[in-house]
This record gives sequence, C-alpha cells and structure tokens, in this order.
Amino acid sequence: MPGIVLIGAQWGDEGKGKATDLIGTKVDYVARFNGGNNAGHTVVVGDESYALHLLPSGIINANVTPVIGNGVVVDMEVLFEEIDALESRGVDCSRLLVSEAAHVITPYHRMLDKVTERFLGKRKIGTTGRGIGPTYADKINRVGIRVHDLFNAEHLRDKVEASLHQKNLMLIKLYNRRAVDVDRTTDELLTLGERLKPYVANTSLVLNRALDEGKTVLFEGGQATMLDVDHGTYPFVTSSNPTAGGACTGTGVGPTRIDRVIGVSKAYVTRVGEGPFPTELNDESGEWLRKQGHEFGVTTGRPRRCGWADAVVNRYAARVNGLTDIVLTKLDVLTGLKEIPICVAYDVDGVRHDDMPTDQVAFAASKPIYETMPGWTEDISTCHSFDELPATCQSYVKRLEELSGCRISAIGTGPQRDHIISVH
Ligand code: 2SA
Ligand code: GDP
Ligand code: MG
Repeated sequence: MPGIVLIGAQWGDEGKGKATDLIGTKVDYVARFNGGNNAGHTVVVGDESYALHLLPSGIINANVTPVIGNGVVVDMEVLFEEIDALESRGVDCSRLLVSEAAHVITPYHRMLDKVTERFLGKRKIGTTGRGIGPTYADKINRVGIRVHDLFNAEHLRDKVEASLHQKNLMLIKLYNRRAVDVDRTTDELLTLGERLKPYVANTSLVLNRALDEGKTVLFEGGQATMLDVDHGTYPFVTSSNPTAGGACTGTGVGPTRIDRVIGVSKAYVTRVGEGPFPTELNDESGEWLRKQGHEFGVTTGRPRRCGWADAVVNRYAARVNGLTDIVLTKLDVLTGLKEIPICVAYDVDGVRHDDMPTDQVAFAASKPIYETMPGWTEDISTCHSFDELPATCQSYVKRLEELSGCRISAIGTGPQRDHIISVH
C-alpha cells in the first residue's frame, strides 16, 4: 500500500494543504503532479502557518520526501524564494526532488500571461499571472524548455531560440513590444539551473521504486476538478489536468498503482477568477461566507467568490476522478446559519439537470435547484467525533454525502491541524 491521489473537488482552495498534511504524517512521498506556483496551499502546524505555492505540502514533514513531478511547471525563481523562506524558518528542504522532465516557466511566459489577459479584455480568464498557460502552451506546441535542458548550454540556447522565434515576431508586430533577448535568457536559465541541479532526479523511477518497496506515495493535486482543462468550465480553467488522471501522466506512475482517490470539498463553494458559478451569492450571504471563511487567495490575495454547496459539482467530481472518499472541509464556517441551502440539481431553461452539463452555454445558464437543511449554532471546533456534532450538523453532512454519491471520510472543523474528525 499504496498510491493515494488527493485532489480538489470544486474550483480550488478546498483546504487540500491541510488534508495533504494530515495524511502526510503516514506517507513517505508527497508528489505534486500538475500546475505550478498558481497554487496556494495553507498548512497550519501549531502556531505556524505556511503558505506554499510550488513546493509539495509534505515539505513541512521531515519524514516525507517531497517530489515535483514532470506534469508541474517550475518557476525556479519562485522555487528558490520558497525554499529560502522555509529554510529561514527551520524547515529542511534538501530532500526535495524535481523531475528532469518538468517544464520551466521563464520571464517571457509570465509576461505573455499578462499581455494575453490584457488583450482578451472582457473575455479574460482571470489568471494568476504566473505564466502557467503560456508554459503549458509551449509544452503542447513542443517548444517548451524542460529541466534537463538547463544543463547543456549549447542545447539550451537552441531551445530558447526556437521557443522565442515566433513569440518575438508576435511581440514586435502585434503587441508593439521589444523582442526577448535569446542570449540573456539562456544565461539566466543556466544560472538558475546550476542551483536547481542537486534537486533534479528521474522522479518517475524514484516513485515507482518507492511503490515497489511498499512505500506510500501521496499524489497532491493543485487547483481542482472544475478548473481542469478537459473536465472543467472551459475556457475558464487552468491549463493542466488537476483531476485524478493527471496524477499518472504528471508523475510517470501507472493507474494500476493508485489505490485511493480522495476529493477535498468545502462545505460551501468558492471560486477565484472569471467563469460561471451557479450557486454564487452576490449578496450579503456571500459576503458573510467570505468573512467567516477568510476567503482570499493565498497566491494573489484576491477575494474569492462564494456560494452554497453544490451537489451537482460533487457528483461530477466523484465521477470524473473516481473518488473513493471525500474530505469535507470548513464545516465550522457554516455555524450560526439558521438554514443552509444545498444545490441538488440545475434548471437550464426550464429543464432539470441532475448531471453536470458539458455545454458551457448551458452551464452558464444553470440555475440552482435548492433543498434547505436546518443549521446549528454550537461551536463544532471542539468536537472530536461525528457523534459529538449537533444533530442538524450531522444531517447536513449525511445529506451532502447522499447527494454526492461518495463517502465523506473526514470533516474539517477549524483551521488548525487537529481540527478534523474522522468518520468511520
Ligand atoms: P492560471 O493562472 O492560468 O492557472 O489561471 C486560470 C484559472 O485557474 C484559477 N486558479 C485558481 N483558482 C483557485 N485557487 C488557485 N490558487 C490560489 C489560491 C489563487 C490565488 O490557492 O488561493 O491566490 O488567487 C488558483 N490558481 C489558478 C484562476 O483563478 C483562473 O480562473
Ligand atoms: P488549498 O488551495 O485547497 O490548499 O486551500 P487554501 O489553503 O488555498 O485555502 C483553504 C483555507 O482554509 C486555508 O486558509 C486553510 O487554513 C483553511 N482551512 C482548511 N480546512 C479548514 C477547516 O476545516 N475550517 C476552517 N475554518 N478553515 C480551514
Ligand atoms: Mg489554494
């Protein structure tokens, strides 16, 4: 045992950092498989809070080997800043392994991300501006720079030149900007590559051997199901596969080695960036959830859009990820509400949809059909078992579980590491 995949079941920020760290005490490796420093995971240990972007959450645990898989896009400057910040707080990062096949985010990818958003105008995606989309676009266009390219100056220059050829023409002719200098970019990447070298490994080999030896590997997803480039609310998505399948392609581990797929789902829903969101609350209830739940982006500080729980999203996440368990987080945030609505289906132009529409015009037109559950007023952060939760709180969880079609195996009752209840 085993390979465990842990992913976001909604639009992100479900509390994956906390869930990962919780399981992290029992695992040997934590591998990130998608995204880059667009992710923002908060891990709270005692009085210390760590905001991680690129590093796997397992970095905080000295017994875990953290791995950045081939499916991740790596901004080396950000990685080193994050390592330096953690090491200055006494967290040893020397165990980190970075895939030699991971793609590298360069300054021109960051610049293109921002320029593209500006040109999209009202059609913008609301990206984090970290260069994620342009780096994955280069990967798919076969003009990306991979980590192993950083260790051969001549080869790297050739790669940078190939990558910049079309972009420079576009920058000059279309965007009225200066061309990016090939030599300077190559030199910068070579310097950063020197520092990266000690961490670089054939991580597919490492992870497969670890599984052969009976070690436990946790595959940690960045972003979430509804932001998946294939299964999310396209085009308002990120450019990678945060769904469970991404764990295999993003690390070089086969699907037969995965034993459990855990989806993290908030007791309500949030989203940052643009795009449709059926249960969004543009009123004082939404404002209340944002305040109670401290819903602001870890990476950009953006206020998150808030809405009621959406069982259609949960059912969809259970299906496309093959979830074995749901970890339900932030249940404590709902304390104090008289009644709590749960979206059970969508109404699209008068037709009921129990399943997620693929057509995004239909999804954008989806109106939530709500069922209302009674709320509770008791502080639940002191509860240590499911039975200790107020009866109405138990009913809310049970109903959400029933509607989601997947077992809820743990419940977050507060931001601290021990604010979690296992459900047997
Ligand atoms: P990008 O930058 O190309 O990946 O943006 C594309 C869309 O993906 C969304 N996205 C996110 N949504 C929620 N949380 C994310 N990470 C940070 C956090 C967000 C922050 O954990 O708090 O700090 O703002 C994340 N990363 C990407 C993004 O909003 C776009 O909708
Ligand atoms: P991630 O991107 O999924 O890792 O989530 P983020 O770290 O971006 O956002 C989740 C936030 O919720 C963090 O500030 C966590 O400390 C906090 N959090 C996680 N679980 C709980 C919980 O059960 N209750 C409360 N109140 N906060 C939680
Ligand atoms: Mg986050």
